[in-house]
Amino acid sequence: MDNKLFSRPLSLRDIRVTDDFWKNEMELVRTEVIPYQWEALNDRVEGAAPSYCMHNFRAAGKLNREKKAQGSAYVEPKYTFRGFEALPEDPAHPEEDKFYGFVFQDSDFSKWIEAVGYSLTQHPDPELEKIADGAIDIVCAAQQEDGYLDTYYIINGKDKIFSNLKDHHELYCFGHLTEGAVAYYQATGKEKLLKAAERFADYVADYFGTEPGKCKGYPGHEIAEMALVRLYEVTGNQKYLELGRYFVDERGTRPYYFDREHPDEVKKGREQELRYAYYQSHLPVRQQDEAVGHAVRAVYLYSGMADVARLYNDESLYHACRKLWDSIVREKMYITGGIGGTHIGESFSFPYDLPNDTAYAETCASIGLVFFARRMLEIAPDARYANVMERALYNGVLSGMALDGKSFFYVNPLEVLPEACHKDERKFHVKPVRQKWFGCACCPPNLARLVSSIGSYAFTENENTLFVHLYMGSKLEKQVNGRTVDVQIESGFPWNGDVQIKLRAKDTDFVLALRLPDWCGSYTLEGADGARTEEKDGYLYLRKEWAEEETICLHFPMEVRLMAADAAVREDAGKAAVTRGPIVYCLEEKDNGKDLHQLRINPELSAQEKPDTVCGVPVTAVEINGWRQTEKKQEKADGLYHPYVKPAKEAVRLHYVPYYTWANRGENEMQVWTSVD
Ligand code: FUB
Ligand code: ZN
Repeated sequence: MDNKLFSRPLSLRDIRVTDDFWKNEMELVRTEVIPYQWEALNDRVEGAAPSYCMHNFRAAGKLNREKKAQGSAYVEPKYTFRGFEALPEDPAHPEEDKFYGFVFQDSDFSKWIEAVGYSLTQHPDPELEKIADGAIDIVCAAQQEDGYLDTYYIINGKDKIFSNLKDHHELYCFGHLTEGAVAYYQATGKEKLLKAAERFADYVADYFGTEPGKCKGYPGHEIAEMALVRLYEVTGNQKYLELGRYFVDERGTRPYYFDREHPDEVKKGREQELRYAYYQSHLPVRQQDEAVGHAVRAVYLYSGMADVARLYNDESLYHACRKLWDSIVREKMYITGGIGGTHIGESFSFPYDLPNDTAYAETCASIGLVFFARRMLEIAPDARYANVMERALYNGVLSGMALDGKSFFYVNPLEVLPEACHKDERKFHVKPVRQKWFGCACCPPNLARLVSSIGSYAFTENENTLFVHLYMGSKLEKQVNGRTVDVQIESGFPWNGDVQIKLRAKDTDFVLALRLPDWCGSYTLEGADGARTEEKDGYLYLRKEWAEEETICLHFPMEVRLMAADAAVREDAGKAAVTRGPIVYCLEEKDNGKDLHQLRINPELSAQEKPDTVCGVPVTAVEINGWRQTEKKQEKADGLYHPYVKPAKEAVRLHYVPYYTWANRGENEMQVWTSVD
């Protein structure tokens, strides 16, 4: 670990994203997703699963006021614990004082406010800010005198707080609240939510730790680890960083904390270990070398581990991060950057088990992989992290949102037969069209917060280097030795590989580090005359005393490529996927007719790129040569089975659209991997 290589994301305040592609996505989040989600959080979207998120905050606030009115005497909770879910009999008329929905419903607000914060940095909007301030008032009114803030327990009885860390998500809600608070503070300078998060963090820090009398627990669903690091970075309060490190270090140590919490559930031997693998708490984190368990939890933990490793210069922790990274990308990641091969436990499956039609590949999991990648880049600028980050962003993440920003996928399969989604119980988790909202609505607001902060994934910096990890039209500023360097980038990504970088960095000795994407074997560079150049770990370093104004032109050829999976991936044997630049493509029934399983790729591709639109959104489609089996259902007299003959086929052109745009034109078959003949 070489701390001279460490870098940090640029502040969103110093970046203006101007990119045709990402600006459009950000505008969707700003104009559609954020207002829509506010309605959803308030249960005002007809036909959508109610959230009860703001209802719960209001109910907790009311209880708080009543308690204060009674001179802070203990108010008997009105309801006993009902477990995870408790929906009202009449969804339109919830009881005023009750908690509804999942135990982690509070986090929907937190992700929403985080997205609002990022969005405001790019697009000031006094109306939205007013709504957000109002929402913050409602949330803060629920906070207890002692700083505690989780509506499930405030409403149902504080005597039970932190009694079920394994499943009850208080520390998850705390983590999200903290991330949201930091983002909103950084965007607006308003401290109210940040102070609330700090007070909650102080409460948590007093409660947990290794000191005598403190609880030795840790989150069942990780995120608090990285959230505490952010809180430390914005407040400078070391206590928060130490708490983040404590959660990382304590995880998986023996005796298992969750055994102490749930002695009745203790199992023996292997069974026990497997049970805790779901929570990544089967082993101390430094001994973990395979990504296992719930995929979102896993990548959130690994992100926190990377943060702590960087801030403490902790080599052994960084080593574990690298092993876990390799386990994901070498054995457990879909070509789309989706992760989580099984819906059972929303988890990673065993190595190379990557089924296409029963995939889970939760949108949040790909988002978490992006978080992990960016944090690994902050430690070491190695393009293998940025390449995966790019893969996940343009494919497994964006597929989670409809092109109009109005509906969402939770699960992102690579092959869909709608009939199977409706009739086969093993595939009930796979939806053939995006949903308006979810009872468990983790993914849509997660998408909103990532997309609206995309600039902070594209670039990181250290004292004298600007790292460009993602090519994205943008204007940004970097300080080098007291001078301001202006950088202006234009990019044709993801549809063409032309990038132009204009620098105003007169007489400044600074380094521009440009990622060389893994999908092209060559590139051309014009400009940067006289620069000392070096290629290292997938980055091109350009160092010189820059002139008043310089322009650099890069070209990364985007060829249509046929990709195969490792021979160990049984599901993809004999098949290929089509990619071009960072985009993974898929076949849809709308363009290629029914029975996609009867299509074959002709390896003599004759590939043609076609400017196209999907629902009015411009994309580059791809056409290649293929075959269609011409034999029809029940054509053979002997029924379901018959002696083998090579199937008759006809030549067809296969029309591919970007995977992230699938299912925007109604319910239809979709397929990423196709047999090659
Ligand atoms: O448990 C909270 C969130 O809900 C998880 O991150 C998602 O996987 C979903 O289970
Ligand atoms: Zn999710």
